[in-house]
Amino acid sequence: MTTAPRRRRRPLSRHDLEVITQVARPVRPAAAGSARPAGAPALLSLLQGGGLAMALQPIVDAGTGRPVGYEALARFTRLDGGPQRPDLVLAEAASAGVGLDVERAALRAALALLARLSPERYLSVNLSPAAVADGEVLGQLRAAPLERIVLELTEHDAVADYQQLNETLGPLRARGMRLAIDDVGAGYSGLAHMLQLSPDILKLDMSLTRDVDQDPARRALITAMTSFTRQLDLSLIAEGVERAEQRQALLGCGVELMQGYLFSRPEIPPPLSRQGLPVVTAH
Ligand code: G
Ligand code: MN
Repeated sequence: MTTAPRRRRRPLSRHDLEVITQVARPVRPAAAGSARPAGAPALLSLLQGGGLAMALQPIVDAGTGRPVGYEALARFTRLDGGPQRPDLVLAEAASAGVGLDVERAALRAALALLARLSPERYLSVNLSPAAVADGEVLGQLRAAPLERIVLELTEHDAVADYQQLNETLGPLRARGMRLAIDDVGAGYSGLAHMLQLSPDILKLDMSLTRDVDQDPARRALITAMTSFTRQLDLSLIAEGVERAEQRQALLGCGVELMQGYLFSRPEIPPPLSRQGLPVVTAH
């Protein structure tokens, strides 16, 4: 198992200190229709000032061990001692009224990684249902080679209007973009959600795949999902595969595609030099 390369930290500038001071102030949730709260610009400039990096984690054909694609996952470097966990930073950004800005920045950084993958591999990007309705996000997607893109619709918000979402996604899917439902089995990713969106890929949440080797009920459920996805010609990906026993049990349930620490942790690709070669970072 490999670990993500450590990022070299640059010394703090006066600007950094200003940003940190502002972000350190508590961020209050934005009231509906109100302007962004004071912490929002600080959070944004922190992210734009190098605090956001995208890591890649392979999605592997567990039979052959070969990656079929990579999921881009946002990683945040906070200089203010605030939470680093991506879900917490995203929640904080959302309550500060800048969630969309962070999603736009993360998508831009994710799409820039496409050039780093070999052409037969796809790139899977995460977007909330709200971000999918955003003009800038749509512009970014339209400009991308969509036959190599999987859009993972995250579960954190409920979908307000399925018809509208499907109308937005239709032209992108017609150009080859595939739609994945993320975190199936958790949050809002319920059965009705799945039926409304007719996705190409289902990603089983790690709450279902954890301890699958020790739990006949989880195996029965996952075997049923395998049958469901085969009948509909969908792909099924098991997330959170950390142990060989889990992989074995999932293979026994008919799951072929897997993602998790057993295969690789998410890793931030090293930056490229001007010659286009990876720069070796200090460890
Ligand atoms: O919501 P989504 O499924 O996109 O989030 C995936 C998250 O799970 C990422 O933050 C990623 O770092 C993390 N992750 C990836 N593989 C594993 C794993 O095998 N075990 C655990 N616990 N977390 C994982
Ligand atoms: Mn995801």
